[in-house]
Amino acid sequence: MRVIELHRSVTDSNDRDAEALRQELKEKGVLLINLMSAPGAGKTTLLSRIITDLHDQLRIAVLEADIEASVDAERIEALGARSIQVHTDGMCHMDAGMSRTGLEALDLTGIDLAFLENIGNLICPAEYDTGAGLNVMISGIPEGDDKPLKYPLMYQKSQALVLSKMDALPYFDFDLKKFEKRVHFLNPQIRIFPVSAKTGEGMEALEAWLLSETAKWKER
Ligand SMILES: Nc1nc2c(ncn2[C@@H]2O[C@H](COP(=O)(O)OP(=O)(O)OP(=O)(O)O)[C@@H](O)[C@H]2O)c(=O)[nH]1
Ligand SMILES: [Mg+2]
Repeated sequence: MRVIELHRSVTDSNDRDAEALRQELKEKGVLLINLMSAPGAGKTTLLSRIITDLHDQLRIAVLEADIEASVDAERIEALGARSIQVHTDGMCHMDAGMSRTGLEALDLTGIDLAFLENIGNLICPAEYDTGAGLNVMISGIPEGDDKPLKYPLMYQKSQALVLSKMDALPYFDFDLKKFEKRVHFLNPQIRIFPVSAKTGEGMEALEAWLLSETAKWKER
């Protein structure tokens, strides 16, 4: 398992760097999705399921960002997908320069869809443009239906929201209607995909959307 140690980007013009990276990825026909959530919301589990389900249709690679350890990249590599682990020198987010360095080490040759599994954190990752074509966030049933009220920015910055661990719904006081209303108040356009990566519930709709977004990205 290759591990890359990253440091804060030397440039302070993150938005410009992010736009340049996005354009380069568009020319290469690679859709980069920045996957964000609180720690343990189910990012790696969801990615594992997507890689397994779509392996005949899309060539997927994953850039795993963490402060320490390489367990997530090992989980992805065990599925036969291309993956690399980056360490962020203690930082709680990825920026555009860091994702560029990570993607260069990952090697996107022949890849259709790349995921950046951002650091588990509901705050900092939402503040930095990583150069991704789409931002997708995960909110898990056990986290509670009030999270959009407390951490609004990530909900506002994301094009899609995966409501994960739907199999746990009977065990938690989670009001689906209230949650959706709170999310749509912050971001009327956001797509919401209720899923369980454990049982497979809802995965088909999410995967159909991923296939369609990847195809659209290549056409543009
Ligand atoms: N019941 C249930 N548990 C799940 C589901 N998805 C993930 N989990 C569990 O949630 C825990 C965290 O899952 P991960 O996929 O490691 O979460 P993560 O967001 O990648 O975590 P970090 O990378 O540490 O931020 C694990 O114990 C998973 O088995 C699900 O759909 N249902
Ligand atoms: Mg993970």
